[in-house]
Amino acid sequence: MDTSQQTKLTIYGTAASRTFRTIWMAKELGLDYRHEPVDFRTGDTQQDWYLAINPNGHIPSIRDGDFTLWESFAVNLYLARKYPGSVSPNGLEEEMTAIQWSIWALTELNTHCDTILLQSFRPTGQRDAALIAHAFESMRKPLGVFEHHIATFDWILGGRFTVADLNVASVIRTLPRIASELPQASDEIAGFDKVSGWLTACLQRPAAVAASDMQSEAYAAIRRPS
Ligand SMILES: N[C@@H](CCC(=O)N[C@@H](CS)C(=O)NCC(=O)O)C(=O)O
Repeated sequence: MDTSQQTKLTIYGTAASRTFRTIWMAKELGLDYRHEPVDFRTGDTQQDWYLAINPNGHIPSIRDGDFTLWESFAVNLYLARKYPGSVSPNGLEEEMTAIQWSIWALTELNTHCDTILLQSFRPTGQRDAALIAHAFESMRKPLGVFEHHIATFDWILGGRFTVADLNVASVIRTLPRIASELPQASDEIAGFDKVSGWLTACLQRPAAVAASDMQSEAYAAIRRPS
Protein backbone atom coordinates (compact mmCIF):
# COMPACT_ATOMS: atom_id res chain seq x y z
CA MET A 1 0.00 0.00 0.00
CA ASP A 2 1.00 3.66 -0.35
CA THR A 3 2.20 4.26 3.21
CA SER A 4 2.09 8.06 2.74
CA GLN A 5 -1.72 7.66 3.10
CA GLN A 6 -1.32 5.87 6.41
CA THR A 7 -1.80 7.28 9.91
CA LYS A 8 0.75 6.25 12.54
CA LEU A 9 0.06 2.63 13.49
CA THR A 10 1.42 1.08 16.67
CA ILE A 11 1.04 -2.63 17.45
CA TYR A 12 1.34 -3.44 21.15
CA GLY A 13 2.29 -6.98 22.07
CA THR A 14 4.85 -9.66 21.39
CA ALA A 15 4.99 -12.03 18.44
CA ALA A 16 5.12 -14.81 21.07
CA SER A 17 1.36 -14.38 21.59
CA ARG A 18 -1.82 -13.72 19.62
CA THR A 19 -0.11 -10.52 18.50
CA PHE A 20 1.27 -12.83 15.81
CA ARG A 21 -2.13 -12.48 14.11
CA THR A 22 -1.90 -8.70 13.92
CA ILE A 23 1.71 -8.72 12.75
CA TRP A 24 0.82 -11.20 10.00
CA MET A 25 -2.07 -8.95 8.91
CA ALA A 26 0.05 -5.78 8.94
CA LYS A 27 2.61 -7.57 6.78
CA GLU A 28 -0.06 -8.83 4.36
CA LEU A 29 -1.18 -5.22 3.88
CA GLY A 30 2.39 -3.92 3.63
CA LEU A 31 1.76 -1.49 6.49
CA ASP A 32 4.42 0.64 8.06
CA TYR A 33 3.97 0.09 11.80
CA ARG A 34 5.75 0.63 15.07
CA HIS A 35 5.99 -2.48 17.24
CA GLU A 36 5.77 -1.63 20.94
CA PRO A 37 6.96 -4.72 22.82
CA VAL A 38 4.45 -5.48 25.57
CA ASP A 39 4.42 -8.90 27.22
CA PHE A 40 2.15 -10.36 29.87
CA ARG A 41 5.08 -12.53 31.06
CA THR A 42 6.92 -9.44 32.28
CA GLY A 43 3.88 -7.74 33.80
CA ASP A 44 3.81 -5.01 31.09
CA THR A 45 0.14 -5.68 30.37
CA GLN A 46 -0.79 -4.78 33.96
CA GLN A 47 0.95 -1.40 33.92
CA ASP A 48 -1.37 1.62 34.18
CA TRP A 49 -0.25 3.05 30.84
CA TYR A 50 -1.13 -0.19 29.06
CA LEU A 51 -4.41 -0.72 30.93
CA ALA A 52 -5.43 2.71 29.63
CA ILE A 53 -5.06 1.24 26.12
CA ASN A 54 -6.60 -2.16 26.87
CA PRO A 55 -8.35 -2.40 30.25
CA ASN A 56 -8.37 -6.21 29.92
CA GLY A 57 -4.60 -6.24 30.19
CA HIS A 58 -4.40 -8.46 27.11
CA ILE A 59 -2.38 -8.30 23.92
CA PRO A 60 -2.58 -7.41 21.09
CA SER A 61 -3.87 -3.84 20.93
CA ILE A 62 -3.29 -1.17 18.33
CA ARG A 63 -3.26 2.58 18.20
CA ASP A 64 -3.86 4.08 14.77
CA GLY A 65 -3.64 7.84 14.93
CA ASP A 66 -6.02 8.67 17.80
CA PHE A 67 -7.94 5.43 17.53
CA THR A 68 -7.35 2.52 19.91
CA LEU A 69 -8.58 -1.03 19.32
CA TRP A 70 -8.11 -4.46 20.89
CA GLU A 71 -9.32 -8.03 20.19
CA SER A 72 -7.07 -9.55 17.55
CA PHE A 73 -9.78 -10.38 15.00
CA ALA A 74 -11.47 -6.97 15.34
CA VAL A 75 -8.05 -5.39 14.82
CA ASN A 76 -7.43 -7.43 11.66
CA LEU A 77 -10.87 -6.68 10.24
CA TYR A 78 -10.34 -2.98 10.99
CA LEU A 79 -6.96 -2.94 9.25
CA ALA A 80 -8.47 -4.71 6.24
CA ARG A 81 -11.17 -2.03 5.95
CA LYS A 82 -8.96 0.97 6.79
CA TYR A 83 -6.10 0.02 4.47
CA PRO A 84 -7.71 -1.88 1.57
CA GLY A 85 -5.52 -4.45 -0.12
CA SER A 86 -5.89 -7.76 -1.92
CA VAL A 87 -6.70 -9.49 1.39
CA SER A 88 -9.56 -7.08 2.21
CA PRO A 89 -13.19 -8.10 1.73
CA ASN A 90 -14.95 -6.42 -1.19
CA GLY A 91 -18.28 -5.00 -0.09
CA LEU A 92 -20.71 -5.65 2.74
CA GLU A 93 -21.47 -9.30 2.04
CA GLU A 94 -17.82 -10.35 1.89
CA GLU A 95 -17.06 -8.34 5.01
CA MET A 96 -19.91 -9.92 6.97
CA THR A 97 -18.84 -13.37 5.77
CA ALA A 98 -15.30 -12.62 6.99
CA ILE A 99 -16.77 -11.59 10.37
CA GLN A 100 -18.95 -14.72 10.41
CA TRP A 101 -15.99 -17.08 9.95
CA SER A 102 -13.84 -15.10 12.38
CA ILE A 103 -16.49 -15.42 15.11
CA TRP A 104 -16.91 -19.07 14.15
CA ALA A 105 -13.19 -19.72 14.67
CA LEU A 106 -13.28 -18.01 18.06
CA THR A 107 -16.42 -19.73 19.33
CA GLU A 108 -16.11 -23.20 17.73
CA LEU A 109 -12.35 -23.80 17.75
CA ASN A 110 -10.25 -21.33 19.68
CA THR A 111 -11.10 -22.49 23.20
CA HIS A 112 -10.37 -26.10 22.30
CA CYS A 113 -7.10 -25.15 20.58
CA ASP A 114 -6.12 -23.19 23.71
CA THR A 115 -6.92 -26.17 25.93
CA ILE A 116 -4.74 -28.44 23.81
CA LEU A 117 -1.96 -25.84 23.60
CA LEU A 118 -1.85 -25.35 27.37
CA GLN A 119 -1.86 -29.12 27.94
CA SER A 120 1.02 -29.52 25.46
CA PHE A 121 3.13 -27.17 27.62
CA ARG A 122 2.88 -29.63 30.53
CA PRO A 123 5.24 -32.56 31.07
CA THR A 124 3.74 -35.68 29.45
CA GLY A 125 2.83 -37.33 32.75
CA GLN A 126 0.97 -34.27 34.02
CA ARG A 127 -1.43 -33.90 31.10
CA ASP A 128 -5.17 -34.40 31.43
CA ALA A 129 -5.83 -37.04 28.75
CA ALA A 130 -9.62 -36.79 29.12
CA LEU A 131 -9.54 -33.01 28.67
CA ILE A 132 -7.35 -33.33 25.57
CA ALA A 133 -9.60 -36.04 24.10
CA HIS A 134 -12.69 -33.89 24.73
CA ALA A 135 -11.08 -30.86 23.06
CA PHE A 136 -10.17 -32.87 19.95
CA GLU A 137 -13.62 -34.46 19.85
CA SER A 138 -15.28 -31.02 20.14
CA MET A 139 -13.32 -29.71 17.15
CA ARG A 140 -14.20 -32.54 14.76
CA LYS A 141 -17.69 -31.32 13.86
CA PRO A 142 -16.72 -27.68 13.12
CA LEU A 143 -13.59 -28.85 11.26
CA GLY A 144 -15.87 -31.09 9.19
CA VAL A 145 -18.03 -28.06 8.35
CA PHE A 146 -14.92 -26.14 7.35
CA GLU A 147 -13.57 -29.06 5.30
CA HIS A 148 -16.76 -28.99 3.24
CA HIS A 149 -16.55 -25.21 2.79
CA ILE A 150 -12.93 -25.28 1.62
CA ALA A 151 -13.58 -28.30 -0.64
CA THR A 152 -16.27 -26.20 -2.31
CA PHE A 153 -14.65 -22.74 -2.42
CA ASP A 154 -10.84 -23.20 -1.94
CA TRP A 155 -10.66 -20.02 0.17
CA ILE A 156 -13.15 -18.76 2.74
CA LEU A 157 -14.52 -15.97 0.55
CA GLY A 158 -13.85 -17.99 -2.61
CA GLY A 159 -11.22 -17.20 -5.22
CA ARG A 160 -8.53 -15.60 -3.10
CA PHE A 161 -6.82 -15.48 0.32
CA THR A 162 -8.34 -12.81 2.58
CA VAL A 163 -8.39 -11.64 6.19
CA ALA A 164 -11.01 -14.33 6.82
CA ASP A 165 -8.49 -17.06 5.95
CA LEU A 166 -5.82 -15.31 8.01
CA ASN A 167 -8.01 -15.12 11.11
CA VAL A 168 -9.18 -18.74 10.89
CA ALA A 169 -5.69 -20.05 9.99
CA SER A 170 -4.20 -18.20 12.96
CA VAL A 171 -6.37 -20.40 15.20
CA ILE A 172 -6.04 -23.75 13.39
CA ARG A 173 -2.25 -23.41 13.03
CA THR A 174 -2.04 -24.23 16.74
CA LEU A 175 -2.52 -27.92 15.87
CA PRO A 176 0.52 -28.49 13.61
CA ARG A 177 2.58 -26.13 15.82
CA ILE A 178 2.25 -28.39 18.85
CA ALA A 179 2.63 -31.67 16.93
CA SER A 180 6.15 -32.27 18.23
CA GLU A 181 4.79 -32.22 21.79
CA LEU A 182 1.43 -33.81 21.04
CA PRO A 183 1.59 -35.92 17.84
CA GLN A 184 -2.16 -36.49 18.00
CA ALA A 185 -2.62 -32.85 16.96
CA SER A 186 -1.09 -33.41 13.52
CA ASP A 187 -3.04 -36.66 13.08
CA GLU A 188 -6.26 -34.79 13.82
CA ILE A 189 -5.62 -32.04 11.28
CA ALA A 190 -4.34 -34.54 8.70
CA GLY A 191 -7.77 -36.19 8.86
CA PHE A 192 -9.16 -33.05 7.21
CA ASP A 193 -7.47 -33.18 3.85
CA LYS A 194 -8.73 -29.91 2.33
CA VAL A 195 -8.25 -27.95 5.56
CA SER A 196 -4.67 -29.27 5.77
CA GLY A 197 -3.87 -28.16 2.21
CA TRP A 198 -5.53 -24.78 2.77
CA LEU A 199 -3.62 -24.26 6.04
CA THR A 200 -0.30 -25.08 4.37
CA ALA A 201 -1.06 -22.57 1.60
CA CYS A 202 -1.97 -19.88 4.17
CA LEU A 203 1.18 -20.45 6.21
CA GLN A 204 3.45 -20.45 3.15
CA ARG A 205 2.54 -16.87 2.28
CA PRO A 206 5.57 -14.56 2.64
CA ALA A 207 3.79 -12.41 5.26
CA ALA A 208 2.94 -15.50 7.32
CA VAL A 209 6.53 -16.77 7.08
CA ALA A 210 7.90 -13.36 8.13
CA ALA A 211 5.50 -13.16 11.10
CA SER A 212 6.30 -16.73 12.02
CA ASP A 213 10.05 -15.95 11.98
CA MET A 214 9.34 -13.05 14.35
CA GLN A 215 7.40 -15.42 16.57
CA SER A 216 10.20 -18.00 16.66
CA GLU A 217 12.69 -15.26 17.52
CA ALA A 218 10.41 -13.92 20.27
CA TYR A 219 10.04 -17.40 21.82
CA ALA A 220 13.80 -17.97 21.54
CA ALA A 221 14.46 -14.68 23.35
CA ILE A 222 12.11 -15.77 26.17
CA ARG A 223 13.98 -19.07 26.55
CA ARG A 224 17.48 -17.50 26.34
CA PRO A 225 19.01 -17.05 29.79
CA SER A 226 19.46 -13.31 30.42
N1 LIG B 1 -9.58 -12.52 22.63
C1 LIG B 1 -8.36 -11.79 22.80
C2 LIG B 1 -7.46 -12.58 23.71
C3 LIG B 1 -6.21 -11.84 24.03
C4 LIG B 1 -5.37 -12.63 24.99
O1 LIG B 1 -5.86 -13.38 25.87
N2 LIG B 1 -4.06 -12.47 24.86
C5 LIG B 1 -3.15 -13.15 25.75
C6 LIG B 1 -1.83 -13.41 25.06
S1 LIG B 1 -2.00 -14.64 23.79
C7 LIG B 1 -2.86 -12.24 26.92
O2 LIG B 1 -2.70 -11.06 26.75
N3 LIG B 1 -2.79 -12.80 28.12
C8 LIG B 1 -2.41 -12.05 29.27
C9 LIG B 1 -3.21 -12.35 30.48
O3 LIG B 1 -4.17 -13.10 30.39
O4 LIG B 1 -2.85 -11.81 31.52
C10 LIG B 1 -7.72 -11.52 21.43
O5 LIG B 1 -7.88 -12.37 20.54
O6 LIG B 1 -7.07 -10.47 21.24
